[in-house]
Amino acid sequence: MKKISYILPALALLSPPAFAGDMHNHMSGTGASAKAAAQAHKGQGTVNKLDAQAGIVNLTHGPIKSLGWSGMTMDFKVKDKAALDKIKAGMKVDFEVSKEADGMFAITHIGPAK
Ligand SMILES: [Cu+2]
Repeated sequence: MKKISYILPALALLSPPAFAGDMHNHMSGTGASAKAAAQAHKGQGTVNKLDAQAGIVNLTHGPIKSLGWSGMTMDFKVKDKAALDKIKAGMKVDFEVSKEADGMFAITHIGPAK
């Protein structure tokens, strides 16, 4: 059963080096990352906190099927900081993410859930 651990180094090679810290393993294991480039993916979540100056929002998001992501809590960079004027902590939101040139996912649209 120990041989299972040999799978992990192979998956690690697929992740960009910048993807670290409390960011998660959304990049690996699904095979969806190549297809995800420059494509918007819709999600829903709840805002935990936001930093309008830094353009960062912490969301607990549900599964995003088009990316093979499961639900989790994480920080997202928001491309248009002005979009954060419309949301606040505790609010349910609809959002879209797309993969940026640096390999990170950023929110391209976010607003109160309909
Ligand atoms: Cu996530």
